[in-house]
Amino acid sequence: MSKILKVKARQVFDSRGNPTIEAEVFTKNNSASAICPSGASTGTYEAFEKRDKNNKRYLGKSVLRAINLINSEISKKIKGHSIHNQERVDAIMINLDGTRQKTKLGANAILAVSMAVKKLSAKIKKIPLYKTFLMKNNFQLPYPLMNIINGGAHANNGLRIQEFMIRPDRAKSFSDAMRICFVVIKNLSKIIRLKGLSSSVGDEGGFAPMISNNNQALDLIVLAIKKSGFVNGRDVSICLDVAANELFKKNKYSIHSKNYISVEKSITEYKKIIKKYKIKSIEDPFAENDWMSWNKLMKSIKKVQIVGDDLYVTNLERLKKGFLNLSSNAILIKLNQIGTVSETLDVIKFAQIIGFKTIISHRSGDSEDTFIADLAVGTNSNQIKAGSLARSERVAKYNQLIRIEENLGKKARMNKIH
Ligand code: 2PG
Ligand code: MG
Repeated sequence: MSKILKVKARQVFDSRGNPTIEAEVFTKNNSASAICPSGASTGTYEAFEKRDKNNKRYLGKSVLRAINLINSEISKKIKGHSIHNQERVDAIMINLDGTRQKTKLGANAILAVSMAVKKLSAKIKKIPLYKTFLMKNNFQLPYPLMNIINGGAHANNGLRIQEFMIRPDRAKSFSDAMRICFVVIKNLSKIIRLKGLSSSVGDEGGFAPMISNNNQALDLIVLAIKKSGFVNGRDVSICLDVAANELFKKNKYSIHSKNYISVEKSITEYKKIIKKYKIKSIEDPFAENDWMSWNKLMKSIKKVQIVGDDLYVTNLERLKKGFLNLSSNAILIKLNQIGTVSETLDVIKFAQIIGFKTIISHRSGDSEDTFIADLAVGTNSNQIKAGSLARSERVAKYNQLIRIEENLGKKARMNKIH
C-alpha cells in the first residue's frame, strides 16, 4: 500500500512567471505533489538548477528536460520503495545523479520529488506534515522575518541592500506576530504614499519605493514602527539581508553607498547603522568566499544575529567550515540550495547542535506550496523568512503557520528569540 508506484512531473509557473517543476508522487491509492522554488541572488555553491538553455520557445527558461528525467529515470528508480523511507528515496536520487552539485538530474528535479514523497508519507499516515520532521512533540512556532522593503536583485529601485525586514520580538503567539507585522506594514504603506513614493511591491511582496539610500529605507521603517505604537529594537526589530555577493568587487564592497570601500570601512558603517537603527540581524554581510571578513565582523560586534545564506547554501561541509572559522551564529535554510529533504534535515540538526539559530527561507521565485511552513515548526526552527504580507505565494506560508498554531491548540508555543 505504501510503495511508490510512479512519479509524474509537469511544468508549472512560479511567482515571477518563470517555468518550474511540480512533481506528483503516486502510491496505489494516493498521491501528493510539490513545487520547486527558484532564487535570483543565488550562491555559486548552490545545487544546480536545470533549465533548457537552448529552448527558445521559453526563452531558455523551461524545465522540460528535468521533467523528462523525473518521468523516466527517477520514476523508474524509486518505484517499489516505501514512501515512508525518505532517506532511502533521497539517497537513490543522489546516487542516480552522482555529481557534487546535482548537475545531471538537476536539484530542481530531485527536490520536487523529495518534497512530494515527504508530503505523501504524511498524508498516508494521516498526520500533519509538520509532525514528520525532527520534532515529535514540544513544537514551537517560528518568528516571522517579514521582508517589508525590497531592493537589490529583487527590485529595480537601486537600493543597495536586498531585504529590509521586521521581526516582532515580543509576540506572544504566531497570530500575535502576524497582527504586529500587519499593523507596521499598513502604517509603512501610508507613510510611503504620503511621501509621494510608489507603494508597489517587489518580488517578495515588500514595498519597492524609488529610493536608493539604505538609511532612507531604514528611516521609513523606524517611523512605521513608531506610528504603530511599538518600540524599535524591543517590540519589533529591524533585520537585513545584504546579499553582499552582489555588491563585491576586487575585495571591496558597495553596501552602504554606490562607492566601493574596504572591509574595515564597511564594518565601521555596519556598526553605525546597527547602533542608529537597533538592527538585530544581518544576513550575508559579506561575499560567499570572503570567510575572513565574516570572522572580523563576528569579532567586532555583539548581540547581532549574523546569518549565512549564500555562504553556507544549506551545505553541511560549508557549515562546518563556517563553524570552525567563527563566521556566523545563524544559518538560512533553503531546500533547493542542497536539493533533498534528508540533506536539509542533516544541516538543520548539525546547526542546532552547534548552537546556531536556524531560519527556514522561501526563494524570491516561489509558489503556493507551503512546505517550508511545516518544515519550520517540525524542526523547531527559530525564524521563518517568507516575504511580506502581500502576494499569495508569500502569505500562503504565514496562513499555513496560523493553521498549524490552531492545530497545536494549547500546546502551541513561540520559539525564543534571545
Ligand atoms: C535570499 C533569497 C530569499 P533569492 O537571498 O535570502 O529572500 O533570495 O531566492 O533570490 O536567493
Ligand atoms: Mg539571502
